[in-house]
Amino acid sequence: MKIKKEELTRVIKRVVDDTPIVDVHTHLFNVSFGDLLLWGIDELLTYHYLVAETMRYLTIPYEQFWNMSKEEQADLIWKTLFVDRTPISEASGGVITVLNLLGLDVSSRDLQSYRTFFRRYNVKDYIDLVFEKAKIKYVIMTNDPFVEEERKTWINGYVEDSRFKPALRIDPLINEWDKSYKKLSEWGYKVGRKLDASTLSEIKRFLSDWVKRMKPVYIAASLPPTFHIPEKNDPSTIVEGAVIPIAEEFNIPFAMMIGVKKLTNPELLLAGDSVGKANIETVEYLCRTYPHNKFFVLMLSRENQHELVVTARKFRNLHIFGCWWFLNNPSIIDEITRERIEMLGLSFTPQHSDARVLDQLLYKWTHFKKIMIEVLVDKYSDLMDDGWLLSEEELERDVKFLFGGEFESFLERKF
Ligand code: RAT
Ligand code: ZN
Repeated sequence: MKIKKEELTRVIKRVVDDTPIVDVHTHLFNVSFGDLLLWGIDELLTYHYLVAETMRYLTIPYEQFWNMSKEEQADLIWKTLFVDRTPISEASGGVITVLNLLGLDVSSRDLQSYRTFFRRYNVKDYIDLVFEKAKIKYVIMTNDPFVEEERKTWINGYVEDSRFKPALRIDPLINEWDKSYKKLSEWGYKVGRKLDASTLSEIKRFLSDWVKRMKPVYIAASLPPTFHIPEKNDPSTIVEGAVIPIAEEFNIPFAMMIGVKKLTNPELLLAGDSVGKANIETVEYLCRTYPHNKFFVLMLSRENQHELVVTARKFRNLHIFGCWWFLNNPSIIDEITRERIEMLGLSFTPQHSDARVLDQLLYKWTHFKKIMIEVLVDKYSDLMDDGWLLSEEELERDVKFLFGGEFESFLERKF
């Protein structure tokens, strides 16, 4: 049945609301990782995006804040952003969206009552509730073998849950070889500080062992704005000499998350990272030089977005995704999503949640869908004005592509 123009907004809203989501990048974990899976009101409030926002209004030494217990930090953030002021920023408004979707009375502003609500749940039931409410098919985790707590679970205790799929994250391997070679050596790989042929072959063995252990959907790294390939330095040598060959061998993408300036303000810890414009030529070079590899890329700087879309038009082994971190704000999502649809049609993945706290799946996807609906209404209306007829099935098909279908075809895998 063809959709009538006057019904378009309602039908698009229904389809976007009902289509199951593949969340291609999160920091969530399944229950076998124990406390690494964060959830509940105190975790929501101490999200590093909100720590950064709170600190702007306070004069206490940073150290004093870090020495507080989690609950004390949450109390202070609640008072600063939600009681003394109105939570109109994207991240603080997100907490309100979560509470509202959980059926809590947001007008009460009673933090203790929210804590009581969360205490009633056990983690397993809460995961079921959030996945069901947010209509998530599966999320992709961020799995770092250099984090001791995680490593232990992978080696001894990992239990699969098909709603949480692994991604092998290797930032220290690429960005800090001067330190990480010691770790690899401790773990039994015969590597040295110098990246000669035998060390590169041992790095490949390390990667291959972890790919076999984790069965990751992709291998990923967050990279600085200065990341440049080809170059005579450690990151470039490791990427070309070890990561790319292993990614090709196992036919999994290499995900490059480019543009993070680590610890611009070290006192803010995790909240202290910033953004810088990166070099698009590196992405072009890799896609051109390694046509049998798949590259899954996002860039953090708004200034890189247009050229990244253009690059994706040029290389079918490049899949771009998400509105990352400082781009995950309605005004910028609207702009980037339109830019991408206008140049790539449906051949990209418009969003990921980057959720660090399970509950954030609720707000991050609700906020994104609102914009996605507006963009799609505009695009389909323009076509209808030219006489194009659209059925509900066609619309459902298109939204499925955007919410994970196109990503799975890029992977050449169905889950
Ligand atoms: O968005 C975030 O939470 C950042 O802190 C980072 O985790 C970033 O998304 C990353 O994966 O490095
Ligand atoms: Zn992330």
